[in-house]
Amino acid sequence: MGLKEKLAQKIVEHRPRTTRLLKEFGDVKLGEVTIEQCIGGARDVKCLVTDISYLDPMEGIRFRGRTIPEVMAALPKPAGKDFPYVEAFWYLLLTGDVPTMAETMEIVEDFKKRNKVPTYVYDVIKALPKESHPMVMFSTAILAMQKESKFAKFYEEGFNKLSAWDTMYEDSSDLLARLPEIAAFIYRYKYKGGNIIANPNSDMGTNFAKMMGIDAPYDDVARMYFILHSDHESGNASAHTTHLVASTLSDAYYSLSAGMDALAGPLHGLANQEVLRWLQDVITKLDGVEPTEELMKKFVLETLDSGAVIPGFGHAVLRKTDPRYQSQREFCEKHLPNDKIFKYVDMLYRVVPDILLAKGKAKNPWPNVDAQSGVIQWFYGITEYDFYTVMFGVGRAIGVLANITWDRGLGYALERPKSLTTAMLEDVAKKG
Ligand code: FAM
Repeated sequence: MGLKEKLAQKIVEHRPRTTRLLKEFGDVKLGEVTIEQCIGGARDVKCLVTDISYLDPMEGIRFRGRTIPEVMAALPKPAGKDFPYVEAFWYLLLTGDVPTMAETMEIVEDFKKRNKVPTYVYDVIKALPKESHPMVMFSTAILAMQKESKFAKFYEEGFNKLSAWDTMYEDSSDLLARLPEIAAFIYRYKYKGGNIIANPNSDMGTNFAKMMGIDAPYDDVARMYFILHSDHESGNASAHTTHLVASTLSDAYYSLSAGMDALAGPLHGLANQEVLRWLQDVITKLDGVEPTEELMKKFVLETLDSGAVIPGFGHAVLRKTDPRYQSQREFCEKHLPNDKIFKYVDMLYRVVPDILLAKGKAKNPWPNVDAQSGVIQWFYGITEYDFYTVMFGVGRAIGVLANITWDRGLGYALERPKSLTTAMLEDVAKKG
């Protein structure tokens, strides 16, 4: 059975669970909302549902019930490679099942048929000012392709709630197959004098590495990076934005483009570029001097005293070191143990948590995914750190597109939380 047939079966099997929860248990309470949560960004308010991934504050992410090491071990890998096919991971997120090698290769072949990027997309990117941030180019390119949407056509021709997931799946697959080429195009166009490398039409990791112009093991780096950045349950800003926009019955192009705009914020995905920018600033200031822990502490304190955050540390949900950080750290220990920037990153791990703890503000002083990702990209030659969030975006697309496909499969409603006025909050506060 192919991926789409399997997905159809899974959606049909799942629907009665959602219907039953709504019909029989709709008024069961999941919690209460405090004024702090209402003003403070809805932290921990339980009002979203997804089965694609779950983020435990102490354990970290599980994709379809599996930890990162379990996912990496279970999925089929290209011969001689350390990391699984991204296409196999897409299958896992959509169905909850580990695909066989044959099932994986079916998706690799399917993506080859879908990965032709319309030429007008490149014209649109070129029409933007060249100094535009690569995330502007990425988000614009995705939005520009909206006219390709099969879901939008399906809506125009007569929408049916039960089959709406089908064209959402089609759009999501088309998008996912094309994103590596769009991302690599932006990189080569913006930083490599427009010297574009043709798509070799292999698997996603190989395609991306080749089109970026970087040799092995960068194909494996790409696989690892895309999988690690894919999904972090539904409340994070890029996943939530994508879901919110899709809940209006906007198609995957509108929804993903919006999600990418959320990812471009420095408190979210852009933090990975900020980590490298911060480190480069430190390296320049050190002017060749070996950093000591004392010197590093001084830079951290200077940043905090200026009112800025330390990028790559802290998290809205996690309360321990991010396992996505750990996985990338293990990669660094294996492939770039003596790299200068890796040593700096390691030193930050030793000094920042204590400082944040002593300041007493951050609820989580530990590093997140972004503290460790840029150093790997830099090592493989991508020193243009404002590009890093685009690669995060290719990875994040896997998770959010799987989610909005399921949103349509389960007929999730238009999202519309309630707002109150400040006077209303004051009134509630007075009544205690
Ligand atoms: N450096 C300095 N201060 C920090 C901090 C950090 N790394 N992390 C949290 N704080 C401060 C935070 O600014 C807040 O201060 P105010 O009360 O003055 O506003 C206070 O500690 C309480 O914040 P919190 O409840 O611990 O965190 P939030 O849930 O509000 O925010 C983050 C979570 C991620 C936005 C925050 O930790 C942060 O700004 N980190 C640095 C940026 C970053 O690395 N973002 C990437 C997050 C990520 F994994 C991703 O999305 N890719």
